[in-house]
Amino acid sequence: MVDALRTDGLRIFPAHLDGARVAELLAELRRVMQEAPPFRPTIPGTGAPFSVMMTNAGPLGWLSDRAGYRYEPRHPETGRPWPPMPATALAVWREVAGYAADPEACLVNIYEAGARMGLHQDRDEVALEAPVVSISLGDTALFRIGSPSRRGPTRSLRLASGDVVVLAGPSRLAFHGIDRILPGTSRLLPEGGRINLTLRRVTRPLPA
Ligand code: MD3
Ligand code: FE
Repeated sequence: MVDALRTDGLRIFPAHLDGARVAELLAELRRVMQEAPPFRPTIPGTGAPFSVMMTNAGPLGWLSDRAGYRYEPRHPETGRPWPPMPATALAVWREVAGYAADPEACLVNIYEAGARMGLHQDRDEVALEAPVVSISLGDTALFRIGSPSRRGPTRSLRLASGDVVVLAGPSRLAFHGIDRILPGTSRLLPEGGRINLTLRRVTRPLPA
């Protein structure tokens, strides 16, 4: 494992997952996507579609529709509970999060060529003191991250397949987004594109 590069609580673990673990995680995700088909969220109020498709695993899943952003225990279309969190994703959290409790949500973002995610903050979690852990699979993304102020300066990082990022401390409330996906940069997904997992603690763990 390469030493994490760190600034302001942002820790990057380049190629934290080797080829075998990437393949194992992808197989686990294929099962998640069969049980919980990817859906296209819509922007609260306007109802405009996201360019990213989503699904979730774990006890809680994040979704967005006309009514707003929130965590729910069930898939919005099937009404079934989200499938269990992939074992490899849970193992990664335990390796890098530095947080005593396990995550409750694994949000799966699916980017086809041309999909992007505008600058935003993640603050729908009650446990804002818990880090967020991101795992990238497939084509490389141009990731942009700034500060907790929308107007602050931003910088760009490339996230490649197998990279893991931990967002803790001040970076936890930083504005961030995906500017674009670089097509043809990975052969992992036959269909091309990128899958990103974000692992999140949503509720405050009970004191030990
Ligand atoms: C910085 N996902 O799901 S992962 C998201 O690649 C999201 O799909 C992007 O932003 C993606 O909300 C970026 C890296 C990431 C995840 C969560 C963060 C960066 C973050 C939370 C706070 C600050
Ligand atoms: Fe985010």
